[in-house]
Amino acid sequence: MTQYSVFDSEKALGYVASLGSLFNLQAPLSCYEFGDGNLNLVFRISDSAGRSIILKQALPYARCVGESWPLTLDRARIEASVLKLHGVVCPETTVKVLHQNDQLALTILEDLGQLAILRTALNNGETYPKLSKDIATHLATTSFNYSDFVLTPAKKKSLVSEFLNPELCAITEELFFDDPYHQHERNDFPITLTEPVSALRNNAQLRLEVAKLKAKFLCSPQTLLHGDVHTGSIFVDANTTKVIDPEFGFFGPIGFDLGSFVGNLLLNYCAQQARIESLPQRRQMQTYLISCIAECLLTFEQSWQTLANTHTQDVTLRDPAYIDHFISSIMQDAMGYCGTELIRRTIGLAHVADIEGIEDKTARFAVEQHTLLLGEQLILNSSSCTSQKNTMQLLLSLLN
Ligand code: SR1
Ligand code: MG
Repeated sequence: MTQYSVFDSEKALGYVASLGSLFNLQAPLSCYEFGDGNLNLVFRISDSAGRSIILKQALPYARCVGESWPLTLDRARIEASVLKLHGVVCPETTVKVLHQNDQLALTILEDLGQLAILRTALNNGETYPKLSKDIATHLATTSFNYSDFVLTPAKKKSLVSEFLNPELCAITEELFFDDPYHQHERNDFPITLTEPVSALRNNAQLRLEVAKLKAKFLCSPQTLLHGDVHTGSIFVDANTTKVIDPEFGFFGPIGFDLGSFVGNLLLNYCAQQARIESLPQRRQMQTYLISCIAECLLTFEQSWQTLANTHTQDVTLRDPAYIDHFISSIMQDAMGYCGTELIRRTIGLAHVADIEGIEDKTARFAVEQHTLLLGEQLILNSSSCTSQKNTMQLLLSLLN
């Protein structure tokens, strides 16, 4: 058994070389580390012909905080295993796993360096015609195929236990549902937001709704989630969409991934108010983002309907009225989780470049007020989001 040690470029190169000609790379190889995420090391290993692979290694702590926040290495196994299972049903939109070593907490992945990270691209005002349909289809297909509609109860229970992921779930439980609504040293917001934050915390109805969302997150193993579908977990170009990084994967409520994705589009929508100076260009970008959300929710709803009507294995769950009820509840959950994503990205530990990159403090404050208000209203009104149509009605009323 190989003993875990933290890699540097030299060790990463040595490891890849030790695997022989597995990856179609020709020596001499070069390597550099370029991870800028919150948790892991990420190396790119290339040959002189321009072929390359990615080696990702989990550190025994959260990179963005340091060694004071120890974190399980088992997240590397979770991530590679979720990618493999999601890749079975969505090969086109899931990054390919080329090699997995759980002892060393590392995964070798296809290099997607020819694509753009969606968050960076949206911040640059780029638009992608296939994005919303691709993500909606990916989320509907993965969530349906690893749900009780398809898996036998025995298979489902065995997968649930394989993907318990308690430490990474605890991060989400605390960062999404606890910290923003309480005083906590991990929270991070400017003094100018003190009043709106106090108002959020003093809103009893909001606290009740957040508690319901947390309880559902804790005790609803509906499907094998990605667990962290933000726009930094998606690579894109005009023809391709690839989902990466499911280390927060576990069996949880289906609406969580959908809500996280929509939440990140809304964070970008709000940030564009300060990012794009020209009014027509800003309107164009914001209209694109709204149409993405509308198309994503519609495609998700329709895909789930079709999959459930035609492929449900469970004899009782295949009842058409139950299918309708279930899809409605996913949409409601999604908009609640979407609201929690907006709030925690504004005042919690982990912020987004969309807002962080706004240099003008006054403009940024206006954006942050907007994301907080939007998040709050989505959480409070998520029960009205029983369908794509009702959800878009609510969203448009909040954005206008
Ligand atoms: C300590 S981890 C902070 C955040 O980064 C990840 O991408 C997740 O979104 C997590 O909440
Ligand atoms: Mg990540």
